[in-house]
Amino acid sequence: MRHPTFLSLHTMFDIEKIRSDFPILERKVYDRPLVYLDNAATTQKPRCVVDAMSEEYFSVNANVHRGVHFLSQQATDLHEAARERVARFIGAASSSEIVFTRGTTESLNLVASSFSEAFLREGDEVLLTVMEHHSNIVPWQLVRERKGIVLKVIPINDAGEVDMEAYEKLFTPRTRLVAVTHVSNVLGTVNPVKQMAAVAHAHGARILVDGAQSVPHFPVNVQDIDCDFLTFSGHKVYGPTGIGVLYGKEELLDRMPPYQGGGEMISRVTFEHTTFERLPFKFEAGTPDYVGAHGLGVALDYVEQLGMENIHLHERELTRYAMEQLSLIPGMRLFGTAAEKDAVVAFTVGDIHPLDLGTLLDRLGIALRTGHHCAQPLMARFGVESMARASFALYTTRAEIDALVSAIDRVRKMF
Ligand code: 7TS
Repeated sequence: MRHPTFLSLHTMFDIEKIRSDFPILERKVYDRPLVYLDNAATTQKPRCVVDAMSEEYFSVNANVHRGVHFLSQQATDLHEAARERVARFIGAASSSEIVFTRGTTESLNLVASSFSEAFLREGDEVLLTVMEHHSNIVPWQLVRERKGIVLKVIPINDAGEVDMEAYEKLFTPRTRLVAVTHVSNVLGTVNPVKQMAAVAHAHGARILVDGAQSVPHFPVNVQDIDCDFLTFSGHKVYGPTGIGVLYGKEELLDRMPPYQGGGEMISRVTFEHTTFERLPFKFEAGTPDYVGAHGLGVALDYVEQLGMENIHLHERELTRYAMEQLSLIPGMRLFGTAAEKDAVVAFTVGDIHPLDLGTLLDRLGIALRTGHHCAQPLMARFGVESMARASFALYTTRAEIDALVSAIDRVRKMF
């Protein structure tokens, strides 16, 4: 398949050149060109990220923060430079507000566990939207079991947008935290988190923003949003697996207890008493994934060099085009028609089970996702068990969307 150079007036995006940075995109599956449309699950990696990581393993590798020797110091410098890089990328006031984790899931569990320990008592309330990923639901249910907190669900309209009036009405003097995804991994809805943060703060509550599906797609600035926490995963932003980020305001992280105990996170240990390291190390027990952190830093350099605004414009245009083209297919039901929508389209076609649809599309070389997308309450909200989902990245082309549309049409005619 040819991928015509996409030089939009806005972006000057040379897609052919960009695609050549991602070796896997040249692969064939079932002897057909790969059309990879499962980017919300994970993105492919540019050569520079993998090269930087193998270079570190081959020529720098040593455990960080402990050795006085040359390599250990060099590895520590790379690790801490990556932290600075992340802080700049999301506009944090200081790199001590950046905690490295294994990914969004671990970041969310850290906040649920540690924030609740410091700030939540029985009867306190946490607000979640109905469109949350399971990783921003289940940790709070575990807290509910442990501490007797109350979870309240913020409803959405049929387009998949948060009902802001209903949101405001959910607040009581016991509301302590709002935990909301920035972008839905199913509907693509971009939630008005800045507005939601202002409402939460006006009610004396804190707000956590799950940035797993926003940070890869458009500029996200924690100080502009004024969120108290932000989480994201390296592997969804062209970085390696196994590394993620928790941003937290210093005054909050300072008052929260450690999440895990071990090496690296202590200041002094005796059998009687242990004191903890300063931020962010208090939350980073054990040998960190320092090579992964470096890889993430390089991935952020890569996207920033292309320009997050350019990536945003490119993907917005693809999303608009995909919605327009898909809606022409008979029997198409599109989920998520919010005015603010980004890089994800979810759908069902007639009575075709999404799993059958996905399996047949796969045979045509098209990789997309089917199922509940770790958002079963959202499936229930729309009265379905599962959906098919195509999700886009900076290297996705119009030709790939055309291929998706004609493959769906071909499959549809088989039923
Ligand atoms: N939050 C959101 C909004 C997500 O989309 C995901 C992963 C997570 C949290 C968890 O991220 P992890 O890196 O810790 O796994 N979403 C998806 C998805 O849509 N398909 O596979 C993973």
